[in-house]
Amino acid sequence: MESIGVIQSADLSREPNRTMSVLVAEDNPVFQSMLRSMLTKWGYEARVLPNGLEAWDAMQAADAPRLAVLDWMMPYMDGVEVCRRIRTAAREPYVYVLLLTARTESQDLVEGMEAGADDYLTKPFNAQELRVRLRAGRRILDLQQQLMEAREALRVQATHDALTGLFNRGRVLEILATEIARSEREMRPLAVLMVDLDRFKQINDTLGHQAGDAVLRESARRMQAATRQYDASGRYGGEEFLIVLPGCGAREGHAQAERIREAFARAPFAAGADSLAVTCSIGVSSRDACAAGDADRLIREADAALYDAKNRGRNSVAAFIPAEPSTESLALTKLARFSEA
Ligand code: GH3
Ligand code: MG
Ligand code: MG
Ligand code: MG
Repeated sequence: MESIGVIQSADLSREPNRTMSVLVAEDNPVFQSMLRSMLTKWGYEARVLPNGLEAWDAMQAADAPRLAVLDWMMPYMDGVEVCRRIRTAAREPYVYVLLLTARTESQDLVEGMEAGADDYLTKPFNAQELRVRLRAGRRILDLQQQLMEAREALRVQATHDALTGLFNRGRVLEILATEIARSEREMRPLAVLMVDLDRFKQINDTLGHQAGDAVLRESARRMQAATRQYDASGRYGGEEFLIVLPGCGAREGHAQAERIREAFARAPFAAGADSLAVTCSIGVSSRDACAAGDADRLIREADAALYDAKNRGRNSVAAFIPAEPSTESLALTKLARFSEA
């Protein structure tokens, strides 16, 4: 698997070269200045604080150091407690904790390690020993960074379409389900667009599959440029795209579809040295703020509307027209929804 390849390719012998900041919590002024000068000499940026409470506060910042050297015995909050809090918060990225202790009894050591310390040094310690232990901690942090990046790459891969960079079918359907639930809760409308490129097969047949792929990528770019940040666009199938428009009713959904259609028709697409006209047809469906409408139904209705748009000669937008509900049935639906809540 890719992620394992990434991890294995890490060069473990490499000397760290980026400046890494180290948080030092130490109440003894002699150790403070000693640690500061050693860390600086080794290329770290040292942030020295006089007690555990200030250290814990500093750990809350978004850019807090990921490497911490904590003295055990300190006023206000001891190093073990800081460590315990760091582990309880369990935030990412991981914080590597090296505990400094003047104690030597093994029971204390167990307590420190159980609080979540990664390593410890007994004072007085040898400078070279601290240096190599910090380097070991740094390797762990580098590995964890690579793991997080690999995991993020996998997440993107699992939820996005590789060709267009839009959400893939599975993810956009998940978003649709989430947005339907939200629109029910907040009593807001929701619109769905089914976008299908017109006569796309011809582009493949005359200019080749690669030109077809380029058209799909440019289509995605234009759709994204024409939608709002909180709208979700996904590749539903080959040259079909599903767009979820939270908060849009039938009218806004139609207007939004019209903007997308226009974004295609307005300017030709580049195809190598040539340019070609590409259009799309769009079917619109929507659920009212208080009417029911599940994902399957919204997609079915958008599909039916898309079929109408194609029949109108393509490069057009059509909305699904629901059978007009009677005033009485609408009132009943509303009543049912209120009594549910
Ligand atoms: P219509 O206007 O009725 O929608 O006609 P159309 O040609 O767009 O529709 P049709 O369903 O006949 O053809 C869709 C084509 O899309 C067929 C398929 O080869 C092509 N296609 C699907 N996925 C990809 C892809 O990833 N890359 C490329 N280049 N072509 C694709
Ligand atoms: Mg102390
Ligand atoms: Mg199609
Ligand atoms: Mg098509």
